[in-house]
Order: sequence, then C-alpha cells, then structure tokens
Amino acid sequence: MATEETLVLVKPDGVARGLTGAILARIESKGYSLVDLKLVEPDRDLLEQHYAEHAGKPFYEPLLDFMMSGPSVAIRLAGNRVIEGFRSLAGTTDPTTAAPGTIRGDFGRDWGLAVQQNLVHGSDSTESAQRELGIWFA
Ligand code: IDP
Ligand code: MG
Repeated sequence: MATEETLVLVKPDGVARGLTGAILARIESKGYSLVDLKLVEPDRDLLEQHYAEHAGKPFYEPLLDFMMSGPSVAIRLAGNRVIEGFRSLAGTTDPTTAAPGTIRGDFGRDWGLAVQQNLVHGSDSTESAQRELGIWFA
C-alpha cells in the first residue's frame, strides 16, 4: 500500500491556547511524518472551499468566523492509514463527549458557543485529503 497523506489543522483555539506543541507531540509520538507545516491565516474564500460540504448548516457562518479569528497551523502529514489514524487521535467532533486520551477529549470542552471549538481538523477520506491538501498547500 502506498503511504497516505492527510491534512491536519491545529485550529485557532488550539494555537491561541498554546496547545500546538502538545498536539504535535501526540502526532509525532504516534509515528506519523511531518512533510510540510506552516502558520496560515485563511481568508473566507479558502474556508468556503474547505468547508463546502457544510454550506447552509446552522453552524456554517460561526464556523467560518471562528476559523478567521486567528492563525491555524496547517500540516501535511504522512504515514500508512494516516487519515483514519489521525481521526482516531483527534477523537469525535464534540469535545465534551470525545473519549479521554484523544486530543479533543483531553484538551477540549463546550464553551457555550455556536460552533464547537474542537482544536483540530483531519481529512475524512482519501478524496477529501487530496482536495484539502490542494487548498491549504496550493
Ligand atoms: P469533523 O471536524 O469532526 O470532521 P465535521 O462534521 O466535518 O466534523 O464539522 C466540521 C466542524 O464544524 C467541526 O469540527 C466543528 O468545529 C464544527 N461543527 C460540526 N458540527 C457542529 C455542530 O453541530 N454544532 C457546532 N459546530 C459544529
Ligand atoms: Mg469533517
């Protein structure tokens, strides 16, 4: 099987709370390879492409505002089965119920906002990974 790549983002809440290092440590400890990494302040156009599947949902506008509230760290991450492996490290979407031991479960909580601030993004399929890497690492 060819080595896979995924897009990981440390979202603005993770960067603002100083958790980038802790999150990168988990990724590196798991054994995945950092291929490229940069601090990005995405504009609305980039985020509309990235989150196209969520357009029209109640949390869509709050999500875009949140993602424009500060820089994110974008990571091109490689390894066999890294797409599902990073999603497993991240935990489920809602940080309140994400399993302890996961990034979202250990570092996240409900802040009473319209959008779940859940620290990280990870692509959910090979198609999404290729599409999203093209957007963030154009
Ligand atoms: P994922 O990041 O776990 O793949 P998605 O369903 O793709 O979750 O949603 C994208 C992002 O939108 C989530 O990470 C979260 O920040 C936000 N989000 C998703 N569902 C909700 C919701 O029901 N309420 C508030 N925010 C949400
Ligand atoms: Mg998703």
